[in-house]
Amino acid sequence: MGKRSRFTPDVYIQGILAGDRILLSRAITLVESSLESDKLLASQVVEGVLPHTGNSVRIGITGVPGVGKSTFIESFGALVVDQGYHLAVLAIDPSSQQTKGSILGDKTRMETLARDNRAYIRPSPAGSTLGGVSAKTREAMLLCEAAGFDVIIIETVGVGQSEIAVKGMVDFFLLLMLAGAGDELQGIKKGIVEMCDALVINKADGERAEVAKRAKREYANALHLFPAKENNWFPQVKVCSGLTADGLPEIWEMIQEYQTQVKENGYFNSNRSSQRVNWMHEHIRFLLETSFYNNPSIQESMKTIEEGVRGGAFSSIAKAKQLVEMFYGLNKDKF
Ligand SMILES: Nc1nc2c(ncn2[C@@H]2O[C@H](COP(=O)(O)OP(=O)(O)OP(=O)(O)O)[C@@H](O)[C@H]2O)c(=O)[nH]1
Ligand SMILES: [Mg+2]
Repeated sequence: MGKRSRFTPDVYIQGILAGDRILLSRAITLVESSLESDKLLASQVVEGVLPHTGNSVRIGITGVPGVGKSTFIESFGALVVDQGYHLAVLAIDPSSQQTKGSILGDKTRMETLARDNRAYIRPSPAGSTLGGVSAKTREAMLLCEAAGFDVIIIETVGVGQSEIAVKGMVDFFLLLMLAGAGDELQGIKKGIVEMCDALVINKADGERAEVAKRAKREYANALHLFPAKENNWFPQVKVCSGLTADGLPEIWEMIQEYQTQVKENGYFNSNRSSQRVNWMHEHIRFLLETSFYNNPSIQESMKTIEEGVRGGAFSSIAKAKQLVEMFYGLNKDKF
């Protein structure tokens, strides 16, 4: 990739705004690049399109591996584009360093959608740090919005931290679940309910349809015990089948209803505003952390200090302070 030619920021910006997918893809590649020169260019492109972003509904979809996320998105996506929307799907999997396989898998599973010119599918590569991954996904999302996509789906595998990162960048967060996984009620942990705007029991087809309906009632009863959230929305429980597309129109209606409600009560804007501020703080932490750990002198000292801490000879806290002070000393001229 290193030798590939780069354009001026304006070429990317104009191309994206005109809906040029090749330039959009190349701009996302820039955003994902770790080359310093690309980072500068990427930030100029993102800043350039910023006034044209935000006009979409941002949906996060999570669930354990195999719950049917990709199949769901394929069918749900078809429904959404048939209604005239332009859909972008960003799939992230920060839990795995070698996502090549799963990216290919997802591409095949979303084959129909991938061929549809009203949809755009882009796997987000796994990075070594979550902070880096979420920054890249957020910027990719903004670029997609500038290119005219008005429904954005961000898919992630349900593993703690990445869910929280995705929750922080979407308007609506949907958890796909399976019935009969033996976790009907214990699955309703406070944290999950607080995070999700909808619990959707998937694969409610064939023999599983009845079990799914029963699970829905149990979940719905359990959810009754939770108060409404600050946005005045009660998390909904739905059943569907990504395979047959049963129940998908209701889910899309629910998301649109949610949009209307939170736009009316002001939560939509206040949530996006606080998300923007949080992104900044998150990125400050990410930048500080990476520049600290990538500093050659710090890396050198770290080896001996870690040994001492491991053996119990040094105090963890005192050494942390010493290393950070050393880092500040090394960067005195830069700050
Ligand atoms: N019966 C039934 N099977 C489904 C449904 N959705 C997906 N499957 C099957 O479940 C398996 C996993 O589906 P995926 O869509 O790849 O699941 P995923 O959550 O994207 O999986 P990962 O990307 O690996 O996390 C596949 O064999 C699908 O055919 C459904 O609605 N009903
Ligand atoms: Mg998948």
